[in-house]
Amino acid sequence: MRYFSKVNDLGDLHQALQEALEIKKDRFKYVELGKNKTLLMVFFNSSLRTRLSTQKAAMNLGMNVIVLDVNQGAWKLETERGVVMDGDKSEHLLEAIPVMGCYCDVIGVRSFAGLKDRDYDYAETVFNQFVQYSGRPVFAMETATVHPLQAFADLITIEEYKEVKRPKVVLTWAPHPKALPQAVPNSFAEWMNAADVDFVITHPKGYELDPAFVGDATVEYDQKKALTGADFVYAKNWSCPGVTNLAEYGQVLSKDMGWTIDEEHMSWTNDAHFMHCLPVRRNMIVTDNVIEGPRSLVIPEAANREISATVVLKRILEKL
Ligand code: AN0
Ligand code: CP
Repeated sequence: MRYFSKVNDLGDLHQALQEALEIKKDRFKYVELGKNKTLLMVFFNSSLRTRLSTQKAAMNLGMNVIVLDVNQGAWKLETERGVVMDGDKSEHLLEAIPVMGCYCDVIGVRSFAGLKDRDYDYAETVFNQFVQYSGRPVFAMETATVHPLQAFADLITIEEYKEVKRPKVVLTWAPHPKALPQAVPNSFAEWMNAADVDFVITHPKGYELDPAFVGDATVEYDQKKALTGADFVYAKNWSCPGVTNLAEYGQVLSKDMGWTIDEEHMSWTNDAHFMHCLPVRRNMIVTDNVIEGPRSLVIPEAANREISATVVLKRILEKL
């Protein structure tokens, strides 16, 4: 594997899940694979889990790791071509990327959506520049529209905790004070569609996700109906994807606290497990009682980020 941003990049998903379980049993099994290989993690945005779990994954594989926080200590980077650089940006990404490629063997990129220009974000302009100009394998650590390491960890978690063969998994929008990207729900939807689950998406009108990610999933605007009988409740906020009204792209259309996942919402489910990728705003997205409750999987999900990243890096190293 040379690039990782989509579920299809893994090929056979069942096999990838088996590999994840194998690595979970012995996470140092492939410690020789990354000897004298260097991972560069480039962060344009903040991170706790991705930073730690991906670095740990690289260490499991015997790699060296360099972390670059672009906005803390590096030169400010211009990302658009054709700009007269007379502002505060000292360097262009088009030089910075090949330079970064000189010092490493693999690059991970975190670059969130700007949420201003839908075409720019959905063209994955920054990630694709790394693919085009770094000369290195590149993987997404949450880009403008996808967060595949998260979705892979979420699927591993569902496989581990499911109590029926084909569980009902519900992705529900929940309120948040600030505009957030669609990357997490996009990838979650893409991966659930590829998995053997009964997948339902619920959100207020106007929050329709991009059809490329929704696929054949059921969309139910009545949150109570959607949650009824759920085995897994995956809560997440996202801003307007601009599908039904482009002018609203990236906006907060609703802060309706009736969508917050509390014990009453969970009572409609089939004693569902609660999931969220974290970081989460308590008592906006989910109440204290639900996230602290016995059915909450937020910590096992985060733990599985190490496993998903180890599988992905292993596959990249095998093809170097
Ligand atoms: C980010 C998001 O919603 O995409 C990162 C989640 C992993 N969340 C925030 O910025 C709070
Ligand atoms: N879930 C996740 O990607 O968290 P971070 O933003 O802390 O990396």
